[in-house]
Amino acid sequence: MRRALMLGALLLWTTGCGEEAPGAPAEPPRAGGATTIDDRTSLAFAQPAPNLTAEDAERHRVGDAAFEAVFVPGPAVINPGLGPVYNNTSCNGCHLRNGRGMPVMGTGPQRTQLLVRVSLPDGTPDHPNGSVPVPGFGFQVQDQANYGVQPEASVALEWVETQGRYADGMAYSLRSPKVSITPKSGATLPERMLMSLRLPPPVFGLGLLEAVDVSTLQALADPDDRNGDGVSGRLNEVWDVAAQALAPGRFGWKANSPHLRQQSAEAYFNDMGISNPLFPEQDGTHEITRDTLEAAVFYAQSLGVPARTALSDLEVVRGEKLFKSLGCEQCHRETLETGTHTVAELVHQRIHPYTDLLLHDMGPELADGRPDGAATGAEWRTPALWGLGLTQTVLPYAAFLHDGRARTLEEAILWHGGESAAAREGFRGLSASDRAALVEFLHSL
Ligand code: HEC
Ligand code: HEC
Ligand SMILES: [Ca+2]
Ligand SMILES: [Ca+2]
Ligand SMILES: [Ca+2]
Repeated sequence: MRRALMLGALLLWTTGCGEEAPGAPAEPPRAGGATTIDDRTSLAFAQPAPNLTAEDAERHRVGDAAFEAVFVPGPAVINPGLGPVYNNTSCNGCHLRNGRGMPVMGTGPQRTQLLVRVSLPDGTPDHPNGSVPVPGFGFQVQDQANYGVQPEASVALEWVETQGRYADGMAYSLRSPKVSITPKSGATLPERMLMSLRLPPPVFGLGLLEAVDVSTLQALADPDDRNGDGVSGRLNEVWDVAAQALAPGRFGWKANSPHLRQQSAEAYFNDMGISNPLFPEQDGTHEITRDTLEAAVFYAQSLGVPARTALSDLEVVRGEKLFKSLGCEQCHRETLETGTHTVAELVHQRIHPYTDLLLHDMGPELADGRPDGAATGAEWRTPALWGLGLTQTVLPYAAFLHDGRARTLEEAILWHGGESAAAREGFRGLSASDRAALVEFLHSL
């Protein structure tokens, strides 16, 4: 007991400004505030927040069913409307156990979880964001189709390996994806087609991220790097379909969606071919009701966030210190406060997501060359790192970064470039035992 207390105090000391004022009892940081759950199993990303009212727990249950519902081509008694073209048949099909996706392409039992977004660099924009659709594809390639319908294309994925070394001489190998798209129509691809390969991100804790005031994020932004630390960070600006106006972006790997309702409605429409109140058929009808859409949205908003583990492990404590001294926290912000939200359980929570939700130029290493809203081809939104250590507990073949190129956390760090090149070089220069400590800290999240 005494030992635990002392180590707790040490943790506060090493984290500089701790959770509480000096002298206050060391409270372990609760990753998701009152929505935090104590579960480090393969189901850790699929638990309701423990602070839900009885009524909201019931709404969560209904949402869970909506998220799992497998759609079929209509007309059918249950869940009709799939297609005509699509990528997968349920939200759950891509967001398996709500974790990071597995980078597997093809039509086997594990269907595509990756998406390919496309657009043209020039031409007449057909989108309020100024994007130009690709003839035959629009903005997303659907590689599945209902019986008797031709999918837009087949998509194949190959990995290219490149070798590198840490400063101490230890070798590593990094892989990056090479995507080939073959149109089913037999047409040739436009020569300058821009492509962005995207892996499903985890879907818990998103209500909390939605509840962070935009002013909080604006305060973290430093678009012109006025403080001269080499890190800028800015909000994306995207089209809000319901409001018919530009809005700050927050969700998706390039923060290309303004809120969870639009992100989910786009998923129904583009990923599953299901028209809905936000994206109706041309005649204004839709294949799911507003209630179904709201149920799926509420599910993502009301999941619990797993608590950190091994807080007093000395290796973890040392790794956390390195995380801070290498400047990882310049983007992966440990602590944010939520503001107001329609879901009362999310309001005014002190959370530890390790993100600023801002776009950063990650350099040519990670660039896809495809602008998205105000994001350039080299900018990506800092992903939250909470629950990171559970990624491969939840799904053994899950991978990291926007296209799943990183098989391990070391690889994810080694890909950092642009604004984060200094942090990466700091990591490359660490001793093997310090690198292991940093990764041990990430595993404790
Ligand atoms: C074909 C696979 C696929 C299907 C089906 C799918 N998603 Fe996704 N989802 C993704 C990918 C890939 C992303 C990242 C998109 C991006 O970066 O633009 C994503 C992103 C999200 C996000 C944003 C997460 C974040 O951290 O920003 C939410 C929320 C979400 N999906 C909910 C849903 C819901 C609800 C459904 C069902 C209606 C669904 N998804 C169906 C692949 C899928
Ligand atoms: C300049 C901002 C910035 C800094 C500094 C930074 N990161 Fe990141 N980090 C990002 C962005 C943006 C991504 C997503 C890049 C992508 O997917 O292409 C990312 C992705 C990651 C991922 C993968 C997460 C996932 O969900 O796949 C890990 C792990 C990570 N960073 C750890 C670190 C560590 C450790 C450091 C310090 C050595 C660090 N980062 C420094 C911005 C930053
Ligand atoms: Ca349909
Ligand atoms: Ca398409
Ligand atoms: Ca700065």
